[in-house]
Order: sequence, then C-alpha cells, then structure tokens
Amino acid sequence: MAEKTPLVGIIMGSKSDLGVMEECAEQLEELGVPYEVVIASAHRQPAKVHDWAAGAAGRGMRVIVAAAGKAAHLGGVVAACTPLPVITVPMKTSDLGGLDSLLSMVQMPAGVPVACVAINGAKNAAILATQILGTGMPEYLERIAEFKRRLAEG
Ligand code: RP5
Repeated sequence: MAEKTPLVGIIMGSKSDLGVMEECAEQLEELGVPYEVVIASAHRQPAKVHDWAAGAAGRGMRVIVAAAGKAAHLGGVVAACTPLPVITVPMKTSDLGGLDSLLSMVQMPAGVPVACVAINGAKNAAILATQILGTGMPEYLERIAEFKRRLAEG
C-alpha cells in the first residue's frame, strides 16, 4: 500500500504488539485501504508519538488505530494530539490478561474520546476504521457492504 497516501495510521507501543496487529494490517489490505505502520511508545518515545500524531491529519490520514498493552496510554496521548478519530486496541498481557490495557484505554477524560475494540481486537479495529472512512468515501462503504454480505453467507 506504500504507493497510495495512507488513510489509516496504525501505531503501536512495541514490536511485541506486531504479531497481533498484523491482523489489522491484513484486514485493511483485504479491504483495499492504504495504511502506514509506526512503532512508538507513549512512555519510551513520547516526542516521536507526539510528532507522528500531530502530523497525521496533515499527511492525509483519516483514522488512527492505536494499540498498546499494560499501562496503555498510547491511544489517549495520540487522541490528545490529533483531530482524527482514534480506535484503540488493548493488547492481551501476561500478568493481567489485557484488562489492564483495556481499562487504561477506555477511561478517558471528558473531551478526549477514543473508541476501543476488544482485547486483541485488531481485525475489528480495521473494519471499524474502514466503516469510518465509508461515511465520507463511498468506495469504502461499498467494500464494507460487500464484506457484510460475505459474512452473512457464512
Ligand atoms: C506497551 O507495553 C506495549 O504496547 C506492549 O504491549 C507492552 C510491552 O512492551 P515491551 O516491553 O514488550 O516492549 O508499551
């Protein structure tokens, strides 16, 4: 998808999130959505996260998917730096099973919302991102409609 301007930006806190988040990238590819992937931690590389998020809309992105685990502040920090909608993906964790990630993502302060899919819900994040694109871009609305037709066929 490198030849097209990315419409979805996928950011994750660690290389260790990649195995799960590849499902998000694969689903976006299946739906024909151009995307980019960046690995940056809100805690370890805060300046990189801020710069990437602050520039995303200007570079043509429409939706951001942010994945992180444990004290998963990445999605909230990204949401603080961009006017774009942010879908968060809580990573399953070894100690607390991902409940830590989920709760630290969804409990955002008023004024800075994020959407949040299930623990390890990378594929659903891609589908939701495409649905958001579809509200303003008929080609993606039609791809989701076709996706749902295939789901219904079983
Ligand atoms: C978070 O901490 C990452 O998103 C990852 O899910 C978790 C563990 O990261 P590593 O210690 O494996 O890099 O920041």
